[in-house]
Amino acid sequence: SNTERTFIAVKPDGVQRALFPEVLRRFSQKGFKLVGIKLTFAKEELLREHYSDLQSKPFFPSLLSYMMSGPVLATVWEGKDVVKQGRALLGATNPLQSAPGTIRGDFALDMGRNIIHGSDSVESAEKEIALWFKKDELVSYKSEMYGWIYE
Ligand code: YYY
Ligand code: MG
Repeated sequence: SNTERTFIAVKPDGVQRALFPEVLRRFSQKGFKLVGIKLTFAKEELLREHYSDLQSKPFFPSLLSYMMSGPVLATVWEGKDVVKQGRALLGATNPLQSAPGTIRGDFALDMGRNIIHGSDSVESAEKEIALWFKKDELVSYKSEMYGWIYE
């Protein structure tokens, strides 16, 4: 449906390298609707929950310190197949394996500096949106471009 939602976060390196306008541009121009956005420092407790499936990995401590090294631009996007399409816009987790044309493929080299997060399933998107945003921080509005995006 056109109301599927995903959580996309520009990580601290993406914010510091001023790549966030490029991320907003790519998701907007694809046809997705921005329904939530905030610049925030992620708390350790939130990150432990956000990355709970990775807590036993050797890279987990460095992942947490990376994610707390500066502000994160947290966003929520809505649209058709947005979870899967969003992952495609991001590219592979390892930037060396991300195709050119993807965000990681165009702007990153190291896995631990891959500039952007995207939910990997509809279920994790729901969990992540609830974790990062309060209900009243998400905005409902009619997108005037929808008539030109959807047939
Ligand atoms: O969803 P995605 O971000 O593409 O990858 P995950 O497997 O969920 O891992 C989250 C995050 O952890 C990844 O973006 C970089 C980091 N990471 C790492 O530093 N080294 C790995 N071998 C795997 C993941
Ligand atoms: Mg993931």
